[in-house]
Amino acid sequence: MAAGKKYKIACIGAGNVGASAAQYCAEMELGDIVLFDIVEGMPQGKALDLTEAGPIRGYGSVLTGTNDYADIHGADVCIVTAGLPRKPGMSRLDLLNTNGKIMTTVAENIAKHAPDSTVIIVTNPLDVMVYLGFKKLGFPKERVMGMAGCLDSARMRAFVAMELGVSMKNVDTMVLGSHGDHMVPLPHHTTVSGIPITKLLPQEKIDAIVQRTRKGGGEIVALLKTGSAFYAPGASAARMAQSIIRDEKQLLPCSAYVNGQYGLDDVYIGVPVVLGKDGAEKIVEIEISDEERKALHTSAEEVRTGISGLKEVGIL
Ligand code: TXD
Repeated sequence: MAAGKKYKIACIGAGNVGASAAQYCAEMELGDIVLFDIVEGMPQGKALDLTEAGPIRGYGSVLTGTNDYADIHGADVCIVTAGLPRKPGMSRLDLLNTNGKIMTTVAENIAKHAPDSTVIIVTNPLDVMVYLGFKKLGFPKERVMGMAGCLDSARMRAFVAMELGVSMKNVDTMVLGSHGDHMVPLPHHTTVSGIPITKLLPQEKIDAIVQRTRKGGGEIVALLKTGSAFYAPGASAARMAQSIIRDEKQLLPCSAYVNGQYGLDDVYIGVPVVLGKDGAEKIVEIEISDEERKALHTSAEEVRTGISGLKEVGIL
């Protein structure tokens, strides 16, 4: 991506998460934003509404809504949220079939209209959809990634801050693995202004935070009754887009294609990634305990089950 150019972000799916990501991208003035959805009028209405917030919020991003894939032409970053959200009692894997078909269409259209873009996939079941998107897009692995760990780690940061009564800004953490009940939060890599939380909280409190992080999505689903979380997911996707567009080299947990790292091969899974202009530029391997490594592998198995499911139904 050339310096000084005007960037373009395409939000494919203009539902709750897509619109929220668009809002955060506009607030950060990352570039011009196109909202795409199959529902007629809805992306146009949201784009206009967000445009009208611009004079108050002080951003100048040009926002447009469309039902025509041709309008994503030349996008630098595509944020894909098209699909069905998880409903109460519905597992992420239940979504596999429907969202798999949607992802296939989306990937074909991104490949056609925005062949040089970097793609951030948000649609659930996350790591499986990213793998599918990667296969259908035919892009280099660095330009296809998934948003989940960024959200999961933000949740854990919030929970630690709430428990300790400290600023969320001081809390840092890393969450690995698949986006689901088998994610692998890393309490040993969780700090408050450099102090490990193991020195600040008793083990049972840490265990409770880890559990709450794992169930973080479900907690919101149960409260909302319809639909799932969207502010924090939208903010997380925008944060990834920011690091790519501004070449910030932020080290964030993202779903990335592993080929050998952490002893895993040919799967998308949440790992620490350096995000810059070339996308997922580097996967960072950190030391984790045997137990965490085992959990990471269990998590990868869950993703592989989803990938097999896609093969069974003939989508992959
Ligand atoms: O951490 C994460 N990765 C997640 C994932 C966090 C939150 C939400 N997560 C998943 O993102 C969720 O389970 C869903 O699979 C997606 C989107 O969630 P959202 O809450 O935004 O769902 P909405 O509001 O229903 O929006 C989905 C939009 C909706 O406007 C549909 O009309 C549109 O997707 N849609 C399509 N757009 C384009 N093309 C096709 N084929 C299509 N089908 C539906």
